[in-house]
Amino acid sequence: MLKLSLWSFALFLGLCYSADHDMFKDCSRINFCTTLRSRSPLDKYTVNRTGFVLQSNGRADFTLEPNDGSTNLNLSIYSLTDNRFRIQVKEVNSSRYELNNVLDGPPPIVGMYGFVFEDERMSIPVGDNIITIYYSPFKMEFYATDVLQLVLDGTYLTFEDSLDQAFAFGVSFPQALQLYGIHEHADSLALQTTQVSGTDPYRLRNLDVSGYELNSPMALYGAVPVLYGHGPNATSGVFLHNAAEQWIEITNDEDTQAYLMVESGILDLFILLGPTPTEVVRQYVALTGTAHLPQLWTLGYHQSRWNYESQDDVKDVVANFTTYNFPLDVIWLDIEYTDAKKYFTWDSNMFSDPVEMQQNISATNKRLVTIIDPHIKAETGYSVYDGALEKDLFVKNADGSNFEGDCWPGLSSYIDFLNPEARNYYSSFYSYDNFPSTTPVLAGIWNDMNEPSVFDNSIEKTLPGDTLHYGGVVHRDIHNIYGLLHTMSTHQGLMARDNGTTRPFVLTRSHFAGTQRYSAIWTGDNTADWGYLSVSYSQCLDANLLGIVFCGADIGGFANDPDVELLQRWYQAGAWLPFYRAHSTSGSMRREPYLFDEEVQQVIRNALQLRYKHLPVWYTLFYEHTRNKDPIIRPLFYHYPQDTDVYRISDHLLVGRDILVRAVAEPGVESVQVYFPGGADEHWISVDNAEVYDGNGFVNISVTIDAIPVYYRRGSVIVRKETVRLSSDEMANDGYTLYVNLDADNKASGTVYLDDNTSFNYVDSKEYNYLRIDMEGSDVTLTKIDEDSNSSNFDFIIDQVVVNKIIKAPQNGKPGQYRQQMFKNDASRELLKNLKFKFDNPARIKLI
Ligand code: MIG
Repeated sequence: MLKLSLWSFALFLGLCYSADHDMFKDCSRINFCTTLRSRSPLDKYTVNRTGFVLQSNGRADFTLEPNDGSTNLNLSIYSLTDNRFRIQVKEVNSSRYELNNVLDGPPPIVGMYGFVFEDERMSIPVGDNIITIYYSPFKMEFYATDVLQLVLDGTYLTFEDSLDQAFAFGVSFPQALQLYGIHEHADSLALQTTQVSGTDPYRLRNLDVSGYELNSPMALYGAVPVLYGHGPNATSGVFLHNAAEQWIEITNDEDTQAYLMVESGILDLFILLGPTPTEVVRQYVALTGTAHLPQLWTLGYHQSRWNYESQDDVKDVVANFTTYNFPLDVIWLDIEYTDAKKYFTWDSNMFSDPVEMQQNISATNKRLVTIIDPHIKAETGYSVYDGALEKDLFVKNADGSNFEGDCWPGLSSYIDFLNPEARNYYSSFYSYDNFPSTTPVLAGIWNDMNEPSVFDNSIEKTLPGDTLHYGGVVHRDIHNIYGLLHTMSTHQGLMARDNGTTRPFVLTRSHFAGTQRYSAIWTGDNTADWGYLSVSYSQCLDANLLGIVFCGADIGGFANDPDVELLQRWYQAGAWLPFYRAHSTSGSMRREPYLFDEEVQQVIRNALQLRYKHLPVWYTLFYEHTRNKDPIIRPLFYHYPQDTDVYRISDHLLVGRDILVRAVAEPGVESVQVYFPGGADEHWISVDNAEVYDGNGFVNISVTIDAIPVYYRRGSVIVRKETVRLSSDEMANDGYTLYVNLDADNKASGTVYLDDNTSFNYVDSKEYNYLRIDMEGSDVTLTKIDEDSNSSNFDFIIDQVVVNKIIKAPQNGKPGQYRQQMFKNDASRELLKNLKFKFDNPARIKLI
């Protein structure tokens, strides 16, 4: 506590209240938002037919002529693979900024042929899709197999010379009942209609909003400008490739539409025609890329706090996890480990021997992650500062001087990560030589404060819009990618540090579309309150639909102190989000799990152990994400798109397709409503008792503090490890247990992925084993999914097969029953003795 600066004291006070509406502006205080929001639809643009040019096979250009004397616009249409189009609109001779660094390579273009010109309109057929362009008023319609999926209505389009560079446009989704997307907000997964009762539009501007409030369209730390419109017949989407501030008005129901108001940059819109949730997500993720596989340990449990005060404190916490038998993979250090908040240094009083500390951590097979922020203390003699000054790598004021603002270290400058040279420079500090006293035990990096945060309330706590980046780019044009660029540099640094042999782990607060290529995210400074537990599911489901799959929230809540019930529920629910880390603010009570009564400890231990038992599921899903672009966790509508009753459910999630989880985010309850999806033929098998439910909707399920409702889908094979040890490393060589959930035909199937858990050999030399597991009758068959993968190092050792078979069908909301039979691979059971497959493809075993 002694070490807390005045700033953190002020911040701590701030956290006791809700988000500061004086500091963070609403639409009415932003000129372009107020002006554009009050525009009534205009008949403004006419397509100049004679200006039509087919630039190349995959691009058609038009001119849009406004009737208000403002500048003519250029409209380019690209047709892309996989039911996608790209529309770009800007003034003829535009000097607007055009975004880089976000897309994962150039989007693949396909040819456009056979234009059909009529009096009022023209059409472009591409595969099963048709674009129809109406000349006056301008309007574009997108059809997929004759169904109208998406409309760009020109009456909402406006570029006005008087608004500087701000513009607006509208998109409607005729097949949709509900809109999703535009991460990041502390709100329900299903976006709310915004025009009603004085609500603001949703805002996308990356900001350091401490003490953020719930059910709010206010901006948070990240921005992913992707919208999906979903209905029972079709799903489609748009991605606005633009990193400036945006405000988005939402209407659901009969006329589902979004109206986007953007501060600057060009209108660069990707159109995704689905037509299913799976396809629309894949169409989007293909544009910004997938995450690479994380190292296995990153999927274990992480213990963090602001702050572990000293190396002795760190060692003590690690030792207690062992003493009290809690699994733990990682301990985290927040800003206080540094010397005066000069990143890449150590406080030599409290951390006098960081190398010895790292050895101590690794002696029990655990790892360390430390924080590195992007602001640089403006102090001569601090090498990171001196070098950046000399090489001219800081963000500048409009007058060309270096910007300086207050942050944790006091007066600071901000690395200009838009500059590739600055990214190289900063990345070099992660090397073992430049970051003193670091070893491979420092296995990952936490990038915070990268919106970026500047302690000045008059500028919404971030860089002013007119500050300057590399190439004269004004900050407002790239504001929302500052954090993305920061993590790009960190990722590059970790890659270089370990000579490309190890998959980097980075956690970031600020993020944008494409962040998944470099980093995991967490949901920032939440509060120890039930609503924040609940909203963590919405936030991470949303991120998952938008490609940023590695997402979690501070377990227990960052600000304030959770009561033990909330803490236990949070450990239980958080075990089913991809990133699983407990963290708490300075000044809060210590809450490491071993500090509680034995009963509470046991509940938390069970939650942690359930997580570790499912590590093979998580790892396999991450692999499948790299392969198929699919989310790791999924809202119910993703797999049950026609069931309109699930569209607004966000306290349930599916882990992959086969595990259904219902968070308990209500205090003091003895039962909760669980929605079982899929209709009468889908069945859900409880992991805690012998009950089975069919997919006929809500059922009231009794709960105790011991567990939250979790179910396996009938027909699935869930691959687990039954023996939980003290870290994922210690479980690496253990065999597997198959949970086989037989369907009506006595069949079940699943997948499992194995590799070295750490390197890029799975990409570079295809060293992995990816298997399909099929059970039929009493036969288990294992088939290699990739014939050409090099699997010889990765034997799939089965210790045990647990077969769940339904013996009584559920009826009228009353649960059915299943019977569990275990087949152990031990000396007493001849047929499962020494089951170790050498992968003759396929391998077979018989259970009797
Ligand atoms: O403004 O590094 O969200 O997780 O503990 C506070 C101190 C700065 C904000 C992060 C939080 C972290 C804290 N940081």
